[in-house]
Amino acid sequence: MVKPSRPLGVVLALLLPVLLALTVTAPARAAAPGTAAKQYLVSGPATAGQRTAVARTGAAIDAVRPDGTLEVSAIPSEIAAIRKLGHTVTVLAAPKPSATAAATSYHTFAEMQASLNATVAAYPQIARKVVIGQSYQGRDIVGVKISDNVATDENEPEALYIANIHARERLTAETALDLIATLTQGYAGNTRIRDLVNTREIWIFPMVNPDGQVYDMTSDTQPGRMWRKNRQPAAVDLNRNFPYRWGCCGGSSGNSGSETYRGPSAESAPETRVLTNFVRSRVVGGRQQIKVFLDIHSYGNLVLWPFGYTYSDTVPGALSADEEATHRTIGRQLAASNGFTPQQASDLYITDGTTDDWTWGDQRIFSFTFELGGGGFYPAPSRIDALVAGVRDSLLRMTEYADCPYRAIGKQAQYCSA
Ligand code: 0X9
Ligand code: CA
Ligand code: CA
Ligand code: ZN
Repeated sequence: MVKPSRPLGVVLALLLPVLLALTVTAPARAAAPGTAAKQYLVSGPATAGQRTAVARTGAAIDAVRPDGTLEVSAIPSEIAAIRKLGHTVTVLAAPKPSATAAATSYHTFAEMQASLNATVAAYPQIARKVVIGQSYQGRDIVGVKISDNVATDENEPEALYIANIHARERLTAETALDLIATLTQGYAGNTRIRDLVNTREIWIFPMVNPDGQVYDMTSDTQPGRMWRKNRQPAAVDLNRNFPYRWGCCGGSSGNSGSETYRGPSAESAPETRVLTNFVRSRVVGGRQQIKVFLDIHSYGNLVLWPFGYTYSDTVPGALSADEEATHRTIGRQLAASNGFTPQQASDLYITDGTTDDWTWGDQRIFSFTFELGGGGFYPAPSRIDALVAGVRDSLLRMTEYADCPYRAIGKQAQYCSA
């Protein structure tokens, strides 16, 4: 009988941590050597026009710092173009793996599904699970409907919330799950919530880019994955793929390597199509039932409204003065509640093919985008509760406006009396 020799055991014991460390720190598989997007700081741009010029290179502007410095995700060709504009560019350190570790309180895709299943089991009268389609890799795009008599499509104004369309924006899914918990757990004891649930039909989809989310989170042990897009072979920025003025205005990229790649055609991405078809399916008797829409992103502490494709505040036939004033007034009230900065989306920089330009431009749903706080895509898990609590009231406020958004400007009699 051969006993393992002590020296071999010692060698293995010494080597094991080294081997594990090598495995864990192996570099992420890049699309092609030297072409992967990284995060950079860009100083120089000070106006929306100058930020748009940066965005036109295809770089994703992740945040605007208080001093005006941009945090961008970009590929080398875009960085070269940004330098050509005369700006100063420095590389940002990738978030440490520990800062993104999955063994935290951020929900995995499976945990999110389990949470929805538990909610609908616990509150079957007011919460129903809805699967509206599948992602490119076949994962369910899943959410909940919350309302009284939830199994019945009642004649009640509807509100729609989506989150995590950008894979790495993890706080957004937590925010959507928190809204689901607030509405279901608060129903019995909180009259504001009971009234809302009884008089609205509220749709909440916490992870509308599940393939990207799983990819981003599976790679937690590898620094700097920072995934944004979906997982088609030529990965698409879903928030540039919506079919309203798609690719019109330099607010997206035609380069499939870019973080803002708009795809080969409008709604080419399966995830986009699942969302647009769901929204279209809410047209009942010729009327869009969804009255308010929120797309939750991170980070930047912003409340945004359409349009993003043009600097114009109003557009003949597409955004009237009253419609603009309604967006602006509600947007400012939401911002007053959560402490964010309210502005038209294009005040930040021009984008085209975004969710909210389509939900307003094509469907006439009053539409908003939040950029949550946190200062990065992966706030420390210990901060999740406070960050999520900070927007709770603003989310309820938006749902309250579903009865008649024009109420915000005192014109409910003119627009909502029928
Ligand atoms: O660029 C985006 O898609 C959003 N920023 S993020 O850092 N989350 O990627 C902002 C979009 C703003 N424009 C519109 N909502 N129209
Ligand atoms: Ca109902
Ligand atoms: Ca209905
Ligand atoms: Zn985003």
